[in-house]
Order: sequence, then C-alpha cells, then structure tokens
Amino acid sequence: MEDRLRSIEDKAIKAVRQAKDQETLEEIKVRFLGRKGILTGILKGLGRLPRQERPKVGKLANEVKVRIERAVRQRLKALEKEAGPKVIKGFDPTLPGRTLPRGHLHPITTVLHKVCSIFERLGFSIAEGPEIELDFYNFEALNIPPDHPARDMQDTFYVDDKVLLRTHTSPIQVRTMEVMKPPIRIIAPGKVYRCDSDVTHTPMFHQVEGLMVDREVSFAHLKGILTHFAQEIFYRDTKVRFRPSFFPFTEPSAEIDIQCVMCRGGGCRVCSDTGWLEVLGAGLVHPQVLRNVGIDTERYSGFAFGLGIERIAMLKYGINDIRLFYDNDLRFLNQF
Ligand code: 2NL
Repeated sequence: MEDRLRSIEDKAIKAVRQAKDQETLEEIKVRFLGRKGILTGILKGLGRLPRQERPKVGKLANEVKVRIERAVRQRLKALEKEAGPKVIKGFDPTLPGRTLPRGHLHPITTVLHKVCSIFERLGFSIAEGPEIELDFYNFEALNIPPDHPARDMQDTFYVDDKVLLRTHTSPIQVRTMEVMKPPIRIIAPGKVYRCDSDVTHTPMFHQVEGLMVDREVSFAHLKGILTHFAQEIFYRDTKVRFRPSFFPFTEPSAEIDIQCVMCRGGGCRVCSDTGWLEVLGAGLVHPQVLRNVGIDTERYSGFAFGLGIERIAMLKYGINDIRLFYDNDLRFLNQF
C-alpha cells in the first residue's frame, strides 16, 4: 500500500508539473484529490486494512495529499503568471472602465446659491416656508386688498377659496415676523407659482425676497444693500438706478434698474435701447403690514425687496427664453 501511495504521488506531481494550462491542472486535481479521486478512494478504504497498518498508511496518505495540493498551488501560480491578465470571453479587465457621466447643479440652483450667499455675508439668515399657502399669508397680511389685480384667478393657482400656491415668497417673511421679534434680517428663497407662460414666464419660478426690520431702518440702508448686491452678482462697477414705483406692501416703493449687462448702457435689444434693466422691486415695509403681524411701528421700521432668479440667470448667462431652464435638454444644461 505504501509503494502504491508513493507511485500515486510521483504520477500526480509529474502530471501537475506538466500541466499546460489551468483547465488541465484542474482535471488533474480532480482526478487525484477530488471527491471520487484516487487518493480519496484510498483514504476511504483505510477501514478495510489490517488494524496495525491503518495509522501508518493513513499518515502517509495525508502527507501525499498535502504535497500534491502544494504542487497544484505552485503550478497554478506559475500558469497564472504565464497567462498574464485573465481574459474572460467578452470581458477584458485590462480595459479602462467606462467613465460615468458626472452631474452638476442646475444653473438656477447655482444662481440661487450665489444670491443667497451674498446676503448671508451681510448677516441675513435663510428662512423657508410652505409652497401651499393660506390666502392670509400670501395676500391679506401683505395689504393686498380682495379686489387687487394680483389676486385675479389668471395669476393665482387656487386650491380652494382659502388655500393657494404661493405667488411670491413674502408669506415666509410674514410667518417669520409673526414669531420673531426684531431685529430681523432674513432672506426667503424658493419656488413660486403663477398662472402665466411665455418666453419670459413659466408657471413655476424661483424668487428671493429679503427683509430687514429693526430700529431706524431707512431707505438709505436699502439703497446701500441693493447696490452692493447688484455689484456682487453682476459687475463690480455696475451702475444702479432707483425709480419710484408701487407695491401694496411697501411705502415708499421702488423698482431698481441696473446698467444693461449686454451693452453696458449703450443701448441694445435686451434693454430695448434704454441702457437699463429692471432686476429688483423693493421698498420700506408698509406700516399696515407691520401692524398685521403685531410689530410696533413707533419703535420699528423695515425694508423689503424681491427678485426673480430666472431673470438674473438669463441676464448672467445671456439666455433669451426662460423655458430652456425647464426643458431638461442636456445639450443646454451641459453648458453650465
Ligand atoms: C418684485 C417685487 C417685492 C417685497 C417684494 C415684501 C415682503 C414683506 C413685506 C413687504 Cl413680508 N415687502 N416683499 C417688497 C417689495 C418688492 O418684490 O418685483 N419682485 C420680483
């Protein structure tokens, strides 16, 4: 039996060393060491040997097994080295991986972040609120009377007679003033909804409003802050113009123009040859609005302003159709 084991070992190791490829090696391994292999057969048959021979033969058989296994491992290593990188049918692991397309922020998000960050650096905090609002916060508290044209069904998406989609982010500021005592310095960014659609209007767009309420807040503060903002978001030397205007929630009110960013004031199609572009609405918070939220108008005053993000983005990037922002055409979006 011992001779037989030695002869099996010799044969096995010779075969292993001569194996030309991994497949052949695997076959040899199965033939000698497999569940139905030669060596396994001998180990299984140990019980039929005379009792005194069993330990010796068993020990030898195990040693043979270990040596064949070692030879197989060594040969496998050598073959793998010879073969180089593994090539599985249809898959070459040496090829560079497919690069996944890399996403980026939507241009509206980028501009929204830029606008917010300018005001955050001036000490304003970001405030948020619901997009589905009560008529009270969107209109009533803002001194917009029931017969005001902004309430018309044409402009506002109503859910029912008391509930609507907010048409501006002012309700965020009303809610903040209700719960926060002055000094208040907040900006209110977010989506707003109006029943309107053409090259310069989409039914949903983004607005940022700002509000400051404190003792002795004046129009001079508003002018300084908005001039700084215009020069940060556009050009450092951008000229700014304040024109008298009207909003029900501010008094006095103003519309703020910047020198045209396309022609730098010379006159072009974008500014209709005026040299100016309207970018902001603003004013001192109407005393009635402050009273509506319980702020003492003898002690406090405030300014507020509002701007449309899509309009700023169109001017910054020279885009003439607002709907491009929402078509999700990658040929457009990938340019940012
Ligand atoms: C515009 C005009 C404006 C405000 C928004 C405001 C908010 C409160 C009180 C008073 Cl809580 N005013 N917001 C004021 C003036 C103008 O936006 O043209 N937006 C695009």
